[in-house]
Amino acid sequence: MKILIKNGLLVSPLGTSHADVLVDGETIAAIITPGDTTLGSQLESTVDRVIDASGKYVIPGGVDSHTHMELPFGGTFASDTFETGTRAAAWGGTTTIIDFAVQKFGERVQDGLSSWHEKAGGNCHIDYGFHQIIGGVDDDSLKAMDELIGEGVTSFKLFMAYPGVFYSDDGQILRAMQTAAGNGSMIMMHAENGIAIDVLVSQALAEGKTDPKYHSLTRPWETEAEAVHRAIMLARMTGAPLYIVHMSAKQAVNVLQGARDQGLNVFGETCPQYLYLSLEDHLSQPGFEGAKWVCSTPLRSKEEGHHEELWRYLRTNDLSIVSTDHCPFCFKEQKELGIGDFSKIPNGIGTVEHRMDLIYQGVVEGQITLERWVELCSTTPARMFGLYPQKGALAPGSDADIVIYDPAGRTEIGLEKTHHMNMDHSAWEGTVIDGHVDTVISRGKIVVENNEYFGTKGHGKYLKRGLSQYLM
Ligand code: DUC
Ligand code: ZN
Ligand code: ZN
Repeated sequence: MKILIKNGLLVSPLGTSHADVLVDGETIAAIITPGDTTLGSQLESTVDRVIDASGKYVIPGGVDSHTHMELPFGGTFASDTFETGTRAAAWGGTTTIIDFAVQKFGERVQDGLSSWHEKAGGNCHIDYGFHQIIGGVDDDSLKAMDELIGEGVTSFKLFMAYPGVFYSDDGQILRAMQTAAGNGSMIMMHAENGIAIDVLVSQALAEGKTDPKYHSLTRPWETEAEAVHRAIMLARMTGAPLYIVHMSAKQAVNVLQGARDQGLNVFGETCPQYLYLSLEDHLSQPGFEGAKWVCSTPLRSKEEGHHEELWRYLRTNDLSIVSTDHCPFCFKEQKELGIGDFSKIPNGIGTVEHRMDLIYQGVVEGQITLERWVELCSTTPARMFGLYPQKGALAPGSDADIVIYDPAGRTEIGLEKTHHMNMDHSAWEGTVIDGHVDTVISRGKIVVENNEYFGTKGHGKYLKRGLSQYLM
């Protein structure tokens, strides 16, 4: 199938330009600038479809480098399967996800990865890759890190939180970082001091503080900033590159900024929930409602000014990526596991469908430029995780993953369950965005057009990733 996208404004991290895009099969065949007649003046009559993108932006499809489909957590599983989650992602203009395969404690890393391939294979609507969670650092799992690179898994996540579940101690982290420094892979870190948090949680519960808001109050910013500092020091000792996931506290990003200013290979991401939602307005809602917003790192106090500072750090590139940490749980029977004990509420918010819209709202509000929107949501995640220029670019030879975005449109999120994620509620209920995902193309196939869905399960392919392009 040949598609010609005409008259749109192409947006890349480097700027905007009026040009047409020719898609041939699964890839972009040409970017045609005004006046360029190399492909002949009759081009339109030789293609199968012409899409008029007048007045709209044409951008590379979104790359969400942090999702958790079907994650086992807190005695249940994240409620989106690879099928429902990737379909919802496509609806929202995300055409690639990188999900986290899990090595459970006591399991071989390779077996954890195989089970993720089984869950995702044949079920995805868009292309997907994997990071690997190392749930038990030992000689075997360190050896597996070397092996996985050949399978396209080039980043490994460790947890400084969740003792007894995913937690690694400093010695284990050091060893994994030494391995990463040796094989060129990236260490991704959930940076929160889980040992201190567990003490604060026990003390709060003993005092009868059981409501959802105590989830945030027992994870103060110091637990994040301290862990970020420690992770950076361990990375520095070993020479390993480090990527800190889901940063929410301005003080923690300040620590990261200091390390970046010294030239260390350390990177940070944040997520839409930390840019818009708060302890006061969401997590503290009456009764058990606040459970909808329990995630880790936690939502923080809006009075402390984290939102504004995180937007600023996105502008200065101290935060390089916006991912979602998509980890949805239904309210009924899943979030409800924590009634009477906030520590039993499964941690996670579902946003995979809304990231492109929510961060575009930052363009509307003057927080970031159009170019930065594309950089944060598509190009940098592709580069960071070894997918560029196959993904994250509008260029000849790149996969034809393309979003046509309508700045004159409007997106109402969550009303009457209009989203497509497998959740019985939305953390974003009532949010209105001045923009709309108009058309979505995944590897040359139109999957969303005129608010209709044409994607299919099984279209999405596994992406063998290369090493991070920020380390070369
Ligand atoms: N944080 C979440 O909110 N959910 C899953 C795991 C995590 O680290
Ligand atoms: Zn995490
Ligand atoms: Zn996560």
